[in-house]
Amino acid sequence: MHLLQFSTSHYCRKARLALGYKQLPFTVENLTPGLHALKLKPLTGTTTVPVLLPELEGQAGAIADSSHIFEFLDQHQPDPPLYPADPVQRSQVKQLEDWLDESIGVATRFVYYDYRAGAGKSIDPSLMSQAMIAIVRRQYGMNAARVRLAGDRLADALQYLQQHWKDREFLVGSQITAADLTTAALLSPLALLPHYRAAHPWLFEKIATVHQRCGEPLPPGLA
Ligand SMILES: N[C@@H](CCC(=O)N[C@@H](CS)C(=O)NCC(=O)O)C(=O)O
Repeated sequence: MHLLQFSTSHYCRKARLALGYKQLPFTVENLTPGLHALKLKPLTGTTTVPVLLPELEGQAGAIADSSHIFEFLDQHQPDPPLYPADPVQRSQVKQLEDWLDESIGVATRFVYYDYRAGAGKSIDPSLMSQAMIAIVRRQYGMNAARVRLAGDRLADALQYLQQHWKDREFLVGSQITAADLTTAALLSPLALLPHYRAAHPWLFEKIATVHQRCGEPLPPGLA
């Protein structure tokens, strides 16, 4: 299997965690932001990474969107499952994944890039890096008000996770699911932000544990 990705994307990290959890061998190809659409549009009709090319006989050519990739992986290799067989647990996992993908992953992106352009500029002050961050901020329409809203949304999410994950091994049921992998991937950029590290040390321990379970190198800030 072959994964088209941005090396820094937390949604691509999510896909790598699932491939690693299932111990499926894969190769990655890092696309250049800006030029990526030229390659992706003809393959998937959209421009987002991750995109999985299963490169298997009789399988769809290209799968876009991390949750579609998860569904494909569960069909391709059911064990260990990403989604529980129990219908109630399954729908809990699906709802959590959708909330994390559509709301929390986006909020993380806003807060993270705001930090990298401001207080965290010293992480990489190079012109190249700061230009890339400026392009991302413009692309997603980031401004002070939207960053504040994203921070509030993250605070609510962290409260939920504190109640449902901090003192439990798994978010749903008795084994790792797509919900744990998605949370670990989509909140991982916060590991570089001192405020989150200091306020939620348990979260970063859990993120590290999930990465270790999946054989995925730890994200920046935890490595
Ligand atoms: N819902 C998508 C979101 C993926 C996403 O937002 N990817 C970003 C990188 S983190 C991207 O490809 N942005 C480039 C673009 O939109 O053209 C998924 O789960 O795969």
